[in-house]
Amino acid sequence: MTDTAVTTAAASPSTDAKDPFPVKGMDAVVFAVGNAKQAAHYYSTAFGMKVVAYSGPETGRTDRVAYVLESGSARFVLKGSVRPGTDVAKHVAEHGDGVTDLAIAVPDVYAAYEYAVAHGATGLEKPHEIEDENGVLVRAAIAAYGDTRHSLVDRSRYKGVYAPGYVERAPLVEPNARIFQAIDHCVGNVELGRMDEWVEFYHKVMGFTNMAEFIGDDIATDYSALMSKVVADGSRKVKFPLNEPAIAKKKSQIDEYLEFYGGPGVQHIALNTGDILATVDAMRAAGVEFLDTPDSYYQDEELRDRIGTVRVPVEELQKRKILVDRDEEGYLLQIFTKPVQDRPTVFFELIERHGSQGFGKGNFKALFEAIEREQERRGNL
Ligand code: TYF
Ligand code: FE
Repeated sequence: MTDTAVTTAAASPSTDAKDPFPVKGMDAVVFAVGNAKQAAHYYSTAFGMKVVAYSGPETGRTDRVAYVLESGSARFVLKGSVRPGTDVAKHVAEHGDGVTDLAIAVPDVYAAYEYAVAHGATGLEKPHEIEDENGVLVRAAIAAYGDTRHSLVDRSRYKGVYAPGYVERAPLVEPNARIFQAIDHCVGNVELGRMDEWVEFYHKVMGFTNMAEFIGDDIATDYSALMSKVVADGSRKVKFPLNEPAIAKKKSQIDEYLEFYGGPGVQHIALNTGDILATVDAMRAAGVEFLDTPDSYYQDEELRDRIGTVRVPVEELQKRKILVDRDEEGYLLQIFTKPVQDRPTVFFELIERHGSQGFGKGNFKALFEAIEREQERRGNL
């Protein structure tokens, strides 16, 4: 890298006495992919994201390229290797296209890193400051499940487009209307029997607490073939559900993921939209495939009673295979893509929330049946 100074400064004091690990939200989801140039095109055209920054050989970074894309507050960084043997190339060779980093924005990287490591996290990058003419960016990183990491990022003193070493870059295609606004939650798959260890990790290392929604033994053996718990920071801005496979009648979708990904990793990223109908229509028109939902789902009297009135006629949801769930706090609309790369691994969820802070518990049965139909088509059930 050129004109980029890396320095390590002394720890500064923590800002919040109540929350042991204050976070501001997700900073970015970082992907390692086989061809970042083409992936940037896909997320631009099919997900309506805008390329805003770039780093690569032209900017003095000779081993890899990185495209930074944004949609509202959501930021994706797509990394591709330009030569053999790089970390990006190795990640892709092992896992296929996948997520390397769920980067978290924190007010104080020094305090966050110190707290995390003191509570059992493996440090991967000590806090350091990266500087250019646009200011100072502070970063650190700790290990998470599998080959996934959590970078801890403070960009409050940085005015540049992403980070030192990156240049502003015009969108690849004429930008479409924004079709999603934020990252709602990021889900990890871990090995059989390891879920509670990882839940404990987020409790200890980040002071996260459990959210009410979970998939326990009962649901697992009946139809889901997985168990799941959700951890979140105190302000509920960062939400990380964790899945593990369960022994059930059929081969778990989590086992399929672990086999094809080559270990634990990020399973799905949920994206908030204010108009899921328009988002699904735009993405479908651009060639994104979604899981199917049988018509019987919408004809079910119990469902109609349970969901009551939502902002659109049920027929509009049915046309698009959008799922709906309601709890004490409100309702949500959601839909899931099929895997977005060659391996049956990472997929996306679109979610439109109206009060409900849940994850679609009422849809688990229909959702897992739809996933299993896909698994069967792949010969992996
Ligand atoms: O994030 C969630 O909990 C929901 C439901 O393999 C879900 O989106 C849970 C597990 C899974 C797929 C979806
Ligand atoms: Fe989800």
